[in-house]
Amino acid sequence: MVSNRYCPFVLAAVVFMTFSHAVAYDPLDPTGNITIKWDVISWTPDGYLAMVTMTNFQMYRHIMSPGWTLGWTWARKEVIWSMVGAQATEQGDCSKFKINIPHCCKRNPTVVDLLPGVPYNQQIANCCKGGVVASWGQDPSAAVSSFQLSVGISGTSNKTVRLPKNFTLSGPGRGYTCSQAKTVPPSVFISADGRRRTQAMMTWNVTCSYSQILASQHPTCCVSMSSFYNSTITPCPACACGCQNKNNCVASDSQIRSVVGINTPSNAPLLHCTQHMCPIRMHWHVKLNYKEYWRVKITVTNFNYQINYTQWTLVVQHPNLNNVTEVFSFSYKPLIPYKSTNDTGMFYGIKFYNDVLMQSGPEGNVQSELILEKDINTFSFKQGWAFPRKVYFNGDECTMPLPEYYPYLPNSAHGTFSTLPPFLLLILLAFW
Ligand SMILES: *[C@@H]1O[C@H](CO)[C@@H](O)[C@H](O)[C@H]1NC(C)=O
Ligand SMILES: *[C@@H]1O[C@H](CO)[C@@H](O)[C@H](O)[C@H]1NC(C)=O
Ligand SMILES: *[C@@H]1O[C@H](CO)[C@@H](O)[C@H](O)[C@H]1NC(C)=O
Ligand SMILES: *[C@@H]1O[C@H](CO)[C@@H](O)[C@H](O)[C@H]1NC(C)=O
Ligand SMILES: *[C@@H]1O[C@H](CO)[C@@H](O)[C@H](O)[C@H]1NC(C)=O
Ligand SMILES: *[C@@H]1O[C@H](CO)[C@@H](O)[C@H](O)[C@H]1NC(C)=O
Ligand SMILES: *[C@@H]1O[C@H](CO)[C@@H](O)[C@H](O)[C@H]1NC(C)=O
Ligand SMILES: CC(=O)N[C@H]1CO[C@H](CO)[C@@H](O)[C@@H]1O
Repeated sequence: MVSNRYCPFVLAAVVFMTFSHAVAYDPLDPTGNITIKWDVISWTPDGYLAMVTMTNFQMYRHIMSPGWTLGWTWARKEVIWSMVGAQATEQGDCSKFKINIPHCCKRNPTVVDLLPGVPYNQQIANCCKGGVVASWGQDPSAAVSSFQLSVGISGTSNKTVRLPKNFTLSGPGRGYTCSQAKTVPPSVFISADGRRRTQAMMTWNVTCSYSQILASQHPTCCVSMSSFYNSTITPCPACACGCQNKNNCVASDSQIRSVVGINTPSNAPLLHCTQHMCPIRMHWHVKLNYKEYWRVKITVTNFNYQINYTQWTLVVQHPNLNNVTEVFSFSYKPLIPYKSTNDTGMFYGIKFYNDVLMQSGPEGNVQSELILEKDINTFSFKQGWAFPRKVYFNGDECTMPLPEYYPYLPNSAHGTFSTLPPFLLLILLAFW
Protein backbone atom coordinates (compact mmCIF):
# COMPACT_ATOMS: atom_id res chain seq x y z
CA MET A 1 0.00 0.00 0.00
CA VAL A 2 2.70 2.45 1.00
CA SER A 3 4.35 3.52 -2.20
CA ASN A 4 7.88 4.81 -2.25
CA ARG A 5 7.14 8.00 -4.08
CA TYR A 6 5.51 9.46 -0.97
CA CYS A 7 8.50 9.00 1.30
CA PRO A 8 10.38 12.28 0.67
CA PHE A 9 7.08 14.03 0.89
CA VAL A 10 6.19 12.59 4.27
CA LEU A 11 9.49 13.81 5.61
CA ALA A 12 8.93 17.26 4.17
CA ALA A 13 5.43 17.35 5.61
CA VAL A 14 6.64 16.38 9.07
CA VAL A 15 9.32 19.06 8.97
CA PHE A 16 6.78 21.58 7.78
CA MET A 17 4.22 20.69 10.44
CA THR A 18 6.84 20.83 13.17
CA PHE A 19 7.95 24.19 12.01
CA SER A 20 4.53 25.72 11.53
CA HIS A 21 3.27 24.69 14.97
CA ALA A 22 6.32 25.47 17.02
CA VAL A 23 4.73 28.68 18.29
CA ALA A 24 1.41 28.90 20.11
CA TYR A 25 0.04 31.26 17.53
CA ASP A 26 -2.62 30.42 15.02
CA PRO A 27 -2.59 32.74 11.98
CA LEU A 28 -6.23 31.92 11.23
CA ASP A 29 -7.32 32.84 14.78
CA PRO A 30 -4.64 35.19 16.11
CA THR A 31 -6.54 36.27 19.23
CA GLY A 32 -7.99 32.86 20.03
CA ASN A 33 -7.60 31.86 23.68
CA ILE A 34 -9.46 30.52 26.67
CA THR A 35 -9.74 33.14 29.42
CA ILE A 36 -10.38 32.10 33.02
CA LYS A 37 -11.70 34.94 35.13
CA TRP A 38 -11.93 34.80 38.93
CA ASP A 39 -14.34 37.30 40.45
CA VAL A 40 -14.22 37.61 44.22
CA ILE A 41 -17.91 38.16 44.94
CA SER A 42 -17.68 38.57 48.69
CA TRP A 43 -15.31 38.18 51.61
CA THR A 44 -15.95 35.49 54.21
CA PRO A 45 -14.58 35.30 57.81
CA ASP A 46 -11.55 33.30 56.66
CA GLY A 47 -11.44 33.91 52.92
CA TYR A 48 -13.62 34.66 49.96
CA LEU A 49 -16.36 33.44 47.67
CA ALA A 50 -15.31 33.45 44.01
CA MET A 51 -17.11 32.97 40.74
CA VAL A 52 -14.86 31.40 38.13
CA THR A 53 -15.82 31.88 34.48
CA MET A 54 -14.05 30.16 31.65
CA THR A 55 -14.72 31.68 28.23
CA ASN A 56 -13.58 30.00 25.04
CA PHE A 57 -12.73 32.86 22.69
CA GLN A 58 -11.30 30.49 20.10
CA MET A 59 -13.28 30.75 16.88
CA TYR A 60 -13.24 27.06 15.92
CA ARG A 61 -11.59 25.01 18.66
CA HIS A 62 -14.06 23.65 21.19
CA ILE A 63 -13.66 21.47 24.26
CA MET A 64 -15.04 18.03 23.50
CA SER A 65 -16.22 15.30 25.83
CA PRO A 66 -14.82 14.21 28.33
CA GLY A 67 -14.39 17.94 28.91
CA TRP A 68 -11.99 20.33 30.58
CA THR A 69 -9.87 19.80 33.67
CA LEU A 70 -8.55 22.87 35.45
CA GLY A 71 -5.73 22.82 37.95
CA TRP A 72 -3.75 25.37 39.95
CA THR A 73 -1.43 25.62 42.93
CA TRP A 74 -2.45 27.67 45.98
CA ALA A 75 -0.01 30.38 46.96
CA ARG A 76 -0.29 29.50 50.66
CA LYS A 77 -2.35 27.00 52.69
CA GLU A 78 -5.78 27.78 51.23
CA VAL A 79 -8.56 25.18 51.25
CA ILE A 80 -11.81 24.93 49.28
CA TRP A 81 -14.71 24.82 51.73
CA SER A 82 -17.31 24.16 49.07
CA MET A 83 -17.99 24.28 45.36
CA VAL A 84 -21.09 24.73 43.23
CA GLY A 85 -21.22 23.77 39.54
CA ALA A 86 -17.93 21.84 39.58
CA GLN A 87 -15.93 19.60 41.87
CA ALA A 88 -12.37 18.89 42.88
CA THR A 89 -11.42 15.39 41.76
CA GLU A 90 -9.55 14.65 45.00
CA GLN A 91 -10.25 15.83 48.51
CA GLY A 92 -6.71 15.42 49.76
CA ASP A 93 -5.65 15.33 53.40
CA CYS A 94 -8.22 17.22 55.50
CA SER A 95 -7.32 15.36 58.71
CA LYS A 96 -6.55 18.48 60.68
CA PHE A 97 -10.16 19.70 60.37
CA LYS A 98 -12.50 18.46 63.10
CA ILE A 99 -15.97 19.96 62.68
CA ASN A 100 -16.40 21.36 59.20
CA ILE A 101 -14.57 19.28 56.62
CA PRO A 102 -13.46 21.18 53.49
CA HIS A 103 -14.35 20.02 49.99
CA CYS A 104 -10.66 19.95 49.08
CA CYS A 105 -7.45 20.44 51.05
CA LYS A 106 -4.97 19.80 48.27
CA ARG A 107 -2.30 22.39 47.55
CA ASN A 108 -2.84 21.81 43.84
CA PRO A 109 -6.54 21.07 43.33
CA THR A 110 -7.83 19.60 40.09
CA VAL A 111 -11.34 20.68 39.16
CA VAL A 112 -13.80 19.20 36.68
CA ASP A 113 -17.29 20.25 35.59
CA LEU A 114 -20.34 18.38 36.90
CA LEU A 115 -22.34 16.17 34.58
CA PRO A 116 -25.67 17.32 33.13
CA GLY A 117 -28.62 16.49 35.34
CA VAL A 118 -27.02 17.04 38.77
CA PRO A 119 -29.42 18.19 41.51
CA TYR A 120 -30.61 21.72 41.09
CA ASN A 121 -28.91 22.96 44.29
CA GLN A 122 -25.49 22.01 42.89
CA GLN A 123 -25.97 24.01 39.71
CA ILE A 124 -25.25 27.57 38.66
CA ALA A 125 -25.56 29.27 35.29
CA ASN A 126 -23.27 27.83 32.57
CA CYS A 127 -22.26 24.81 34.61
CA CYS A 128 -22.82 21.11 34.47
CA LYS A 129 -22.17 20.34 30.83
CA GLY A 130 -19.67 17.58 31.49
CA GLY A 131 -16.92 20.09 30.70
CA VAL A 132 -17.99 20.50 27.09
CA VAL A 133 -17.57 24.07 25.81
CA ALA A 134 -18.48 25.22 22.31
CA SER A 135 -16.19 27.33 20.15
CA TRP A 136 -16.89 31.06 19.95
CA GLY A 137 -17.51 30.92 16.21
CA GLN A 138 -20.07 28.15 16.50
CA ASP A 139 -22.07 29.30 19.53
CA PRO A 140 -20.86 32.12 21.81
CA SER A 141 -23.66 31.44 24.29
CA ALA A 142 -22.36 27.89 24.84
CA ALA A 143 -18.69 28.94 24.86
CA VAL A 144 -18.78 29.67 28.61
CA SER A 145 -18.38 27.40 31.62
CA SER A 146 -18.65 28.60 35.24
CA PHE A 147 -18.43 27.43 38.82
CA GLN A 148 -18.34 28.95 42.27
CA LEU A 149 -16.01 28.16 45.11
CA SER A 150 -15.64 29.22 48.71
CA VAL A 151 -11.99 29.55 49.69
CA GLY A 152 -10.75 29.46 53.27
CA ILE A 153 -7.48 30.15 55.10
CA SER A 154 -6.69 32.81 52.55
CA GLY A 155 -6.44 36.56 52.67
CA THR A 156 -9.69 38.40 53.34
CA SER A 157 -9.05 41.68 51.53
CA ASN A 158 -7.70 42.66 48.17
CA LYS A 159 -4.38 43.45 49.87
CA THR A 160 -3.90 40.09 51.54
CA VAL A 161 -5.28 37.65 48.96
CA ARG A 162 -2.55 35.82 47.05
CA LEU A 163 -3.45 34.78 43.53
CA PRO A 164 -3.35 31.06 42.74
CA LYS A 165 -0.36 30.00 40.66
CA ASN A 166 0.61 27.63 37.94
CA PHE A 167 -2.73 27.16 36.19
CA THR A 168 -3.11 24.12 33.97
CA LEU A 169 -5.93 23.40 31.54
CA SER A 170 -6.60 20.17 29.77
CA GLY A 171 -9.07 20.55 27.00
CA PRO A 172 -9.26 17.45 27.08
CA GLY A 173 -5.70 16.28 26.67
CA ARG A 174 -2.61 18.40 26.29
CA GLY A 175 -2.15 21.52 24.17
CA TYR A 176 -2.97 24.48 26.43
CA THR A 177 -0.46 26.65 28.22
CA CYS A 178 -1.78 29.14 30.75
CA SER A 179 -0.41 32.52 31.72
CA GLN A 180 0.09 33.69 35.28
CA ALA A 181 -2.98 35.11 36.99
CA LYS A 182 -3.08 38.87 36.63
CA THR A 183 -5.18 41.31 38.64
CA VAL A 184 -7.50 43.23 36.29
CA PRO A 185 -10.11 45.93 36.85
CA PRO A 186 -13.01 44.39 38.84
CA SER A 187 -15.85 42.95 36.76
CA VAL A 188 -19.07 44.91 36.73
CA PHE A 189 -22.41 43.07 36.95
CA ILE A 190 -25.69 44.56 35.82
CA SER A 191 -28.86 43.56 37.67
CA ALA A 192 -31.68 41.73 35.91
CA ASP A 193 -33.76 44.91 35.54
CA GLY A 194 -30.73 46.72 34.16
CA ARG A 195 -31.00 49.50 36.74
CA ARG A 196 -28.26 48.62 39.18
CA ARG A 197 -24.55 47.92 38.73
CA THR A 198 -22.51 45.97 41.24
CA GLN A 199 -18.88 45.04 41.05
CA ALA A 200 -16.55 42.28 42.13
CA MET A 201 -14.33 42.91 45.16
CA MET A 202 -11.40 41.86 43.09
CA THR A 203 -10.86 40.14 39.72
CA TRP A 204 -8.00 38.26 38.15
CA ASN A 205 -7.62 36.73 34.70
CA VAL A 206 -5.64 33.80 33.36
CA THR A 207 -5.24 33.30 29.60
CA CYS A 208 -4.63 29.86 28.14
CA SER A 209 -3.51 29.38 24.55
CA TYR A 210 -3.33 26.30 22.39
CA SER A 211 -0.42 24.82 20.53
CA GLN A 212 -0.94 21.83 18.28
CA ILE A 213 2.62 20.63 18.71
CA LEU A 214 2.05 20.39 22.47
CA ALA A 215 -1.24 18.58 21.92
CA SER A 216 0.01 15.73 19.80
CA GLN A 217 3.22 14.58 18.26
CA HIS A 218 1.53 13.77 14.96
CA PRO A 219 -1.18 15.50 12.92
CA THR A 220 -4.67 14.14 13.45
CA CYS A 221 -6.19 14.65 10.02
CA CYS A 222 -5.29 14.80 6.36
CA VAL A 223 -6.63 16.05 3.06
CA SER A 224 -7.24 14.12 -0.16
CA MET A 225 -8.34 15.61 -3.50
CA SER A 226 -9.96 14.93 -6.81
CA SER A 227 -11.47 16.85 -9.72
CA PHE A 228 -13.72 16.45 -12.71
CA TYR A 229 -10.87 17.38 -15.04
CA ASN A 230 -8.44 14.66 -14.06
CA SER A 231 -9.29 11.09 -13.05
CA THR A 232 -6.42 10.95 -10.56
CA ILE A 233 -7.49 10.84 -6.94
CA THR A 234 -4.74 12.38 -4.86
CA PRO A 235 -4.72 10.45 -1.58
CA CYS A 236 -3.62 11.67 1.80
CA PRO A 237 0.14 11.32 2.16
CA ALA A 238 1.20 7.93 3.46
CA CYS A 239 1.51 7.90 7.25
CA ALA A 240 0.23 11.50 7.29
CA CYS A 241 -0.63 11.06 10.97
CA GLY A 242 2.26 8.79 11.86
CA CYS A 243 1.99 5.04 11.51
CA GLN A 244 2.45 4.24 15.19
CA ASN A 245 -1.04 2.67 15.41
CA LYS A 246 -0.60 0.56 12.29
CA ASN A 247 -0.24 -2.70 14.21
CA ASN A 248 -3.58 -2.60 15.97
CA CYS A 249 -5.82 -0.99 13.40
CA VAL A 250 -9.08 -2.53 12.29
CA ALA A 251 -9.16 -3.84 8.73
CA SER A 252 -12.93 -3.91 8.23
CA ASP A 253 -16.06 -2.67 9.93
CA SER A 254 -17.21 -6.26 10.51
CA GLN A 255 -13.99 -7.05 12.36
CA ILE A 256 -14.66 -4.24 14.84
CA ARG A 257 -17.30 -6.20 16.77
CA SER A 258 -14.78 -8.84 17.73
CA VAL A 259 -12.13 -6.28 18.66
CA VAL A 260 -14.03 -3.76 20.77
CA GLY A 261 -13.90 -4.48 24.46
CA ILE A 262 -11.33 -7.24 24.14
CA ASN A 263 -7.94 -5.73 23.48
CA THR A 264 -8.36 -2.00 23.22
CA PRO A 265 -5.25 -0.33 24.64
CA SER A 266 -6.50 2.47 26.86
CA ASN A 267 -4.70 5.39 25.21
CA ALA A 268 -4.14 4.39 21.60
CA PRO A 269 -7.08 5.24 19.34
CA LEU A 270 -8.72 2.36 17.55
CA LEU A 271 -8.51 3.30 13.88
CA HIS A 272 -9.67 1.85 10.62
CA CYS A 273 -6.57 0.69 8.71
CA THR A 274 -5.61 3.19 6.01
CA GLN A 275 -2.37 4.16 4.33
CA HIS A 276 -2.50 7.57 6.07
CA MET A 277 -3.57 6.29 9.55
CA CYS A 278 -5.42 9.50 10.35
CA PRO A 279 -8.56 9.52 12.47
CA ILE A 280 -10.04 12.15 10.13
CA ARG A 281 -9.79 12.69 6.39
CA MET A 282 -11.24 15.62 4.50
CA HIS A 283 -11.79 15.10 0.79
CA TRP A 284 -12.11 18.09 -1.54
CA HIS A 285 -13.62 17.29 -4.93
CA VAL A 286 -13.81 19.96 -7.63
CA LYS A 287 -17.10 18.77 -9.01
CA LEU A 288 -18.48 21.08 -11.66
CA ASN A 289 -17.60 24.08 -13.72
CA TYR A 290 -20.32 26.52 -14.64
CA LYS A 291 -19.86 29.73 -16.60
CA GLU A 292 -19.80 32.06 -13.62
CA TYR A 293 -19.66 29.58 -10.78
CA TRP A 294 -17.92 26.40 -9.77
CA ARG A 295 -18.94 23.65 -7.42
CA VAL A 296 -17.00 21.74 -4.78
CA LYS A 297 -17.96 18.67 -2.79
CA ILE A 298 -16.53 18.25 0.71
CA THR A 299 -16.56 14.94 2.57
CA VAL A 300 -15.21 14.50 6.09
CA THR A 301 -14.68 10.87 7.08
CA ASN A 302 -14.11 9.51 10.58
CA PHE A 303 -11.74 6.53 10.78
CA ASN A 304 -11.80 6.36 14.58
CA TYR A 305 -14.02 3.68 16.13
CA GLN A 306 -13.91 5.28 19.58
CA ILE A 307 -15.09 8.83 19.02
CA ASN A 308 -18.31 10.44 17.86
CA TYR A 309 -17.14 13.98 17.09
CA THR A 310 -19.84 16.25 18.51
CA GLN A 311 -19.94 19.92 17.47
CA TRP A 312 -17.14 19.28 14.97
CA THR A 313 -15.69 22.21 13.03
CA LEU A 314 -13.87 22.39 9.72
CA VAL A 315 -11.85 25.44 8.72
CA VAL A 316 -10.80 25.99 5.12
CA GLN A 317 -8.60 28.66 3.62
CA HIS A 318 -9.13 29.29 -0.09
CA PRO A 319 -8.95 32.60 -1.97
CA ASN A 320 -12.41 32.15 -3.50
CA LEU A 321 -14.20 31.84 -0.15
CA ASN A 322 -14.87 35.58 -0.35
CA ASN A 323 -17.49 34.70 -2.95
CA VAL A 324 -19.26 31.68 -1.45
CA THR A 325 -22.73 31.74 -2.95
CA GLU A 326 -24.28 28.70 -1.37
CA VAL A 327 -23.32 25.99 1.14
CA PHE A 328 -25.52 22.89 1.28
CA SER A 329 -25.98 20.72 4.41
CA PHE A 330 -23.43 22.55 6.61
CA SER A 331 -23.51 25.87 8.41
CA TYR A 332 -20.90 28.29 7.14
CA LYS A 333 -19.36 31.37 8.67
CA PRO A 334 -16.57 33.51 7.19
CA LEU A 335 -13.62 34.07 9.53
CA ILE A 336 -12.01 37.43 9.08
CA PRO A 337 -8.96 37.59 11.33
CA TYR A 338 -7.47 40.41 9.25
CA LYS A 339 -9.70 43.04 7.72
CA SER A 340 -7.93 42.90 4.38
CA THR A 341 -8.50 39.21 3.63
CA ASN A 342 -11.68 37.19 3.47
CA ASP A 343 -10.29 33.84 2.38
CA THR A 344 -11.07 31.66 5.40
CA GLY A 345 -14.29 30.20 6.68
CA MET A 346 -15.57 27.62 9.12
CA PHE A 347 -18.04 24.85 8.37
CA TYR A 348 -19.94 23.03 11.08
CA GLY A 349 -22.88 20.68 11.34
CA ILE A 350 -26.52 21.60 11.54
CA LYS A 351 -27.97 20.84 14.96
CA PHE A 352 -29.80 17.49 15.18
CA TYR A 353 -28.93 16.79 11.53
CA ASN A 354 -25.19 16.35 11.07
CA ASP A 355 -23.53 18.09 14.03
CA VAL A 356 -22.22 14.69 15.17
CA LEU A 357 -19.62 13.01 12.99
CA MET A 358 -20.30 9.40 13.92
CA GLN A 359 -17.67 6.82 14.74
CA SER A 360 -15.97 4.98 11.87
CA GLY A 361 -18.33 2.87 9.80
CA PRO A 362 -21.11 3.38 7.28
CA GLU A 363 -22.41 6.47 9.12
CA GLY A 364 -18.97 7.88 9.85
CA ASN A 365 -18.96 10.77 7.41
CA VAL A 366 -20.55 14.15 6.73
CA GLN A 367 -20.84 15.82 3.33
CA SER A 368 -21.55 19.17 1.82
CA GLU A 369 -21.39 20.95 -1.50
CA LEU A 370 -20.60 24.57 -2.04
CA ILE A 371 -21.02 26.92 -4.95
CA LEU A 372 -18.50 29.70 -5.42
CA GLU A 373 -18.75 32.64 -7.76
CA LYS A 374 -15.74 33.04 -10.00
CA ASP A 375 -13.73 36.19 -9.74
CA ILE A 376 -12.52 36.65 -13.33
CA ASN A 377 -9.23 38.17 -12.19
CA THR A 378 -8.13 35.28 -10.01
CA PHE A 379 -10.13 32.20 -10.92
CA SER A 380 -8.23 29.28 -12.43
CA PHE A 381 -8.15 25.49 -12.50
CA LYS A 382 -4.42 25.65 -13.14
CA GLN A 383 -1.61 25.03 -10.66
CA GLY A 384 -3.93 23.45 -8.14
CA TRP A 385 -5.56 26.82 -7.49
CA ALA A 386 -8.95 25.15 -6.97
CA PHE A 387 -7.71 23.29 -3.88
CA PRO A 388 -7.61 24.64 -0.34
CA ARG A 389 -4.51 26.29 1.07
CA LYS A 390 -5.10 25.11 4.62
CA VAL A 391 -7.61 22.85 6.34
CA TYR A 392 -8.25 22.40 10.07
CA PHE A 393 -10.50 19.87 11.71
CA ASN A 394 -11.57 20.70 15.28
CA GLY A 395 -8.83 23.31 15.37
CA ASP A 396 -5.97 21.02 14.35
CA GLU A 397 -4.27 21.54 11.02
CA CYS A 398 -4.60 18.73 8.49
CA THR A 399 -1.71 17.39 6.43
CA MET A 400 -2.04 18.28 2.75
CA PRO A 401 -0.59 16.36 -0.20
CA LEU A 402 2.48 17.91 -1.82
CA PRO A 403 1.44 20.31 -4.59
CA GLU A 404 3.14 18.16 -7.21
CA TYR A 405 0.59 15.39 -6.56
CA TYR A 406 -2.51 17.57 -6.90
CA PRO A 407 -4.79 16.55 -9.75
CA TYR A 408 -3.46 18.68 -12.57
CA LEU A 409 -5.19 20.21 -15.49
CA PRO A 410 -4.04 18.10 -18.41
CA ASN A 411 -2.46 21.06 -20.22
CA SER A 412 -0.54 22.47 -17.28
CA ALA A 413 0.87 19.17 -16.07
CA HIS A 414 3.32 17.67 -18.49
CA GLY A 415 2.38 19.05 -21.84
CA THR A 416 -0.33 16.43 -22.29
CA PHE A 417 -2.74 19.05 -23.54
CA SER A 418 -1.60 18.88 -27.14
CA THR A 419 -1.81 15.09 -27.26
CA LEU A 420 -5.43 15.07 -26.14
CA PRO A 421 -8.10 13.95 -28.57
CA PRO A 422 -9.52 17.00 -30.39
CA PHE A 423 -13.01 16.65 -28.90
CA LEU A 424 -11.57 16.85 -25.36
CA LEU A 425 -9.55 19.86 -26.39
CA LEU A 426 -12.71 21.57 -27.55
CA ILE A 427 -14.45 20.85 -24.28
CA LEU A 428 -11.49 22.15 -22.35
CA LEU A 429 -11.26 25.32 -24.40
CA ALA A 430 -14.94 25.91 -23.81
CA PHE A 431 -14.33 25.73 -20.08
CA TRP A 432 -11.17 27.78 -19.67
C1 LIG B 1 -7.96 36.58 24.44
O1 LIG B 1 -9.04 36.63 23.53
C2 LIG B 1 -9.78 37.84 23.57
C3 LIG B 1 -10.93 37.71 22.61
O2 LIG B 1 -10.49 37.34 21.33
C4 LIG B 1 -8.87 39.00 23.20
O3 LIG B 1 -9.58 40.22 23.31
C5 LIG B 1 -7.69 39.03 24.16
O4 LIG B 1 -6.79 40.03 23.75
C6 LIG B 1 -6.97 37.70 24.16
N1 LIG B 1 -5.95 37.72 25.17
C7 LIG B 1 -4.71 37.36 24.90
C8 LIG B 1 -3.74 37.46 26.03
O5 LIG B 1 -4.36 36.99 23.81
C1 LIG C 1 -8.07 47.29 46.75
O1 LIG C 1 -9.24 48.05 46.93
C2 LIG C 1 -8.99 49.44 47.06
C3 LIG C 1 -10.27 50.16 47.38
O2 LIG C 1 -11.40 49.35 47.19
C4 LIG C 1 -8.37 49.95 45.79
O3 LIG C 1 -8.09 51.34 45.88
C5 LIG C 1 -7.09 49.18 45.51
O4 LIG C 1 -6.54 49.60 44.27
C6 LIG C 1 -7.35 47.70 45.50
N1 LIG C 1 -6.09 47.00 45.39
C7 LIG C 1 -5.93 45.97 44.60
C8 LIG C 1 -4.59 45.29 44.63
O5 LIG C 1 -6.81 45.59 43.86
C1 LIG D 1 3.43 23.73 37.91
O1 LIG D 1 2.67 22.59 37.49
C2 LIG D 1 3.40 21.62 36.78
C3 LIG D 1 2.45 20.54 36.31
O2 LIG D 1 1.37 20.38 37.16
C4 LIG D 1 4.50 21.08 37.69
O3 LIG D 1 5.27 20.17 36.97
C5 LIG D 1 5.37 22.24 38.16
O4 LIG D 1 6.35 21.75 39.06
C6 LIG D 1 4.54 23.27 38.84
N1 LIG D 1 5.36 24.43 39.21
C7 LIG D 1 5.23 25.07 40.37
C8 LIG D 1 6.12 26.24 40.57
O5 LIG D 1 4.43 24.72 41.22
C1 LIG E 1 -10.59 39.35 31.73
O1 LIG E 1 -11.38 38.33 31.12
C2 LIG E 1 -12.66 38.75 30.66
C3 LIG E 1 -13.32 37.56 30.01
O2 LIG E 1 -13.72 36.65 30.95
C4 LIG E 1 -12.54 39.86 29.64
O3 LIG E 1 -13.83 40.33 29.29
C5 LIG E 1 -11.72 40.99 30.24
O4 LIG E 1 -11.53 41.96 29.24
C6 LIG E 1 -10.38 40.47 30.72
N1 LIG E 1 -9.64 41.58 31.31
C7 LIG E 1 -8.45 41.94 30.86
C8 LIG E 1 -7.85 43.14 31.48
O5 LIG E 1 -7.86 41.31 29.99
C1 LIG F 1 -21.79 7.07 18.90
O1 LIG F 1 -23.18 7.31 18.87
C2 LIG F 1 -23.96 6.14 18.59
C3 LIG F 1 -25.40 6.56 18.45
O2 LIG F 1 -25.74 7.53 19.39
C4 LIG F 1 -23.75 5.13 19.70
O3 LIG F 1 -24.48 3.96 19.41
C5 LIG F 1 -22.27 4.79 19.78
O4 LIG F 1 -22.03 3.91 20.86
C6 LIG F 1 -21.44 6.05 19.97
N1 LIG F 1 -20.03 5.70 19.88
C7 LIG F 1 -19.12 6.13 20.73
C8 LIG F 1 -17.72 5.70 20.46
O5 LIG F 1 -19.40 6.84 21.69
C1 LIG G 1 -16.66 37.58 3.20
O1 LIG G 1 -17.18 36.62 2.27
C2 LIG G 1 -18.50 36.19 2.52
C3 LIG G 1 -18.87 35.17 1.49
O2 LIG G 1 -18.13 34.02 1.70
C4 LIG G 1 -19.45 37.38 2.48
O3 LIG G 1 -20.75 36.97 2.80
C5 LIG G 1 -18.99 38.42 3.49
O4 LIG G 1 -19.80 39.56 3.37
C6 LIG G 1 -17.54 38.82 3.23
N1 LIG G 1 -17.13 39.72 4.28
C7 LIG G 1 -16.31 40.76 4.06
C8 LIG G 1 -15.99 41.62 5.24
O5 LIG G 1 -15.84 40.99 2.98
C1 LIG H 1 -3.67 14.35 -13.47
O1 LIG H 1 -2.92 14.76 -12.32
C2 LIG H 1 -1.82 13.92 -12.08
C3 LIG H 1 -1.23 14.31 -10.71
O2 LIG H 1 -0.86 15.64 -10.67
C4 LIG H 1 -0.83 14.08 -13.20
O3 LIG H 1 0.30 13.26 -12.96
C5 LIG H 1 -1.50 13.66 -14.50
O4 LIG H 1 -0.65 13.92 -15.57
C6 LIG H 1 -2.81 14.41 -14.70
N1 LIG H 1 -3.54 13.81 -15.80
C7 LIG H 1 -3.61 14.34 -16.99
C8 LIG H 1 -4.46 13.64 -17.99
O5 LIG H 1 -2.99 15.36 -17.25
C1 LIG I 1 -17.57 38.13 -8.82
C2 LIG I 1 -17.75 38.62 -7.41
O1 LIG I 1 -18.84 38.55 -6.85
N1 LIG I 1 -16.70 39.13 -6.81
C3 LIG I 1 -16.73 39.62 -5.47
C4 LIG I 1 -15.96 38.67 -4.57
O2 LIG I 1 -15.84 39.20 -3.26
C5 LIG I 1 -15.17 40.44 -3.22
C6 LIG I 1 -14.95 40.83 -1.75
O3 LIG I 1 -15.85 40.19 -0.90
C7 LIG I 1 -15.97 41.47 -3.98
O4 LIG I 1 -15.32 42.71 -3.95
C8 LIG I 1 -16.14 41.01 -5.40
O5 LIG I 1 -16.98 41.88 -6.11
